[in-house]
Amino acid sequence: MNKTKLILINTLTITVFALVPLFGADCCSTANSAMIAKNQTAEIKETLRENKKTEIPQNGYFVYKFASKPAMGTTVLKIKVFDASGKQTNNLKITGNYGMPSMPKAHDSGEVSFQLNKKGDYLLPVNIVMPGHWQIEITIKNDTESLFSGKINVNI
Ligand SMILES: [Cu+2]
Repeated sequence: MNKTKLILINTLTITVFALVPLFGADCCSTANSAMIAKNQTAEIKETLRENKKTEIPQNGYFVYKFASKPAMGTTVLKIKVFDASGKQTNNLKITGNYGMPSMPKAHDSGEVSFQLNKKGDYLLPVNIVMPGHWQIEITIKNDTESLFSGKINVNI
């Protein structure tokens, strides 16, 4: 075996090992390659369900709900965060980023911060400007790092 072949084999081995964590992390989620490419990370984009408790690693859980059934116009997305004991908290930061996956950049909101209301609920107005499939990515962070990332699908 000559030197060139050895280098090639080494390169392939490194590539395969580099890809293992990516596919490993992706195997049980519905995250698609376009989403990963767009964000240039392999983080799991869990698909969320309205009113269902979703765990925030080491921080309790949250639930989301729309203030009204999503339709053309503005719909408010509301998130309540709870600590592990079930007490509502608001010490984390939440951002949303929404648009139509089939029309990249056409209506992208960019990263927008949820705002707290007096009750300590996190609110994000979502502007739906045409019928079709919309997706809202949400990210929950503490002061130093991202704790959770997920997506909400909306069909209008
Ligand atoms: Cu559109």
